Amino acid sequence: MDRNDAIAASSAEARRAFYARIGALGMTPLWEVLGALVPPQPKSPVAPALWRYDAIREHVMEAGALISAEEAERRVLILENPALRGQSCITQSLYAGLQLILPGEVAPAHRHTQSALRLVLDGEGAYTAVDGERTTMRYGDFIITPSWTFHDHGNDGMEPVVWLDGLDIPLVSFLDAGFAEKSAAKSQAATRPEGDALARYGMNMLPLDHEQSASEPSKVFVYPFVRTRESLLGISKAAIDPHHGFKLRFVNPATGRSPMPTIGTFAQRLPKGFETRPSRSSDSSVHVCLEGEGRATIGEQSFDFGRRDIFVVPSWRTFSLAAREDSLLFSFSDRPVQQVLGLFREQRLD
Ligand code: 1HN
Repeated sequence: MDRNDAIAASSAEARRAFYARIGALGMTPLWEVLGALVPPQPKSPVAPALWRYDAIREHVMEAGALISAEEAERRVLILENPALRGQSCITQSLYAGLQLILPGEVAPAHRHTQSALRLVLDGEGAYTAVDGERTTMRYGDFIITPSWTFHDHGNDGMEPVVWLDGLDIPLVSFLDAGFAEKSAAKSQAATRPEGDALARYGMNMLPLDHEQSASEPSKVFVYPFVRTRESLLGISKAAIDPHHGFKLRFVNPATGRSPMPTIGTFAQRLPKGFETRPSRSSDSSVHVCLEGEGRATIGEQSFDFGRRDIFVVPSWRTFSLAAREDSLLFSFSDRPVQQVLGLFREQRLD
């Protein structure tokens, strides 16, 4: 050991001893963790991943034989990010799962401060009731249950129905702001006819005295796939965005903000043969293919996707899409949270 090594060794030893002494007092040195605490750019622990619906469907159905919707309260298989196993989340801020409801079943009414979205993926004949109004669930429909609204589901049809749930569970848990309660009634009594909210709030008109603050969720609680499709096809005659194809965001029509304050939702169309240029953004996002097929390139990895497949893109990872067929994708992320906090960044590359 030369003199410099000896000095380094003794100072390393001195530091360790110091850390132990201050550790006993509930303190720790910033300089050992500063780089990790304040990285030059996001280093998300989230792994890119894809769930192929054809491969997981049979397991979702198998859950139907193991437990009833009522016993489970919600019969869901959680989609866990492969790098965050055991944490019940698909990104650091968002939860995703596949929910199954069989003919004749009811998922009882409850409410919680976590906000939820549903994206209907398989089967027909189920309904969701939100705050006293039912909506029939059809393929590709995007439905919200905002924070603290009572919601229950049921299946009056003949087929198993599966949808994707997206919730802000990890975000609410981080803030220790979770509250929940069950309703006395298993199913909510209808206080409005089906379609009332969409007619009242979702047709470019509003009730005379309706005013909302920016953080209030949308009164429109179903965004029917037929309408989303029509919008995406309608804008397809105009110029295409080289990074995103034909992409729109869902809004609360009364405010222009996201349907719920914590989750941003998007739909995009990529014509057959179109390849987006790469981009990256600070919101980790979950994507669902509703029509078509193609390939997602996320960082160094590529994933082939088809109808009903679900994939996750980590924050600040280079991301591009290539459509082998005319494709429609739905996606969601915590973007509105980052935007109100002044944190959101997007970089269009190439
Ligand atoms: C929930 O209420 C639903 O209402 C689905 O369908 C998934 C995951 C965790 C907590 C509450 C639903 C959920 C959930």
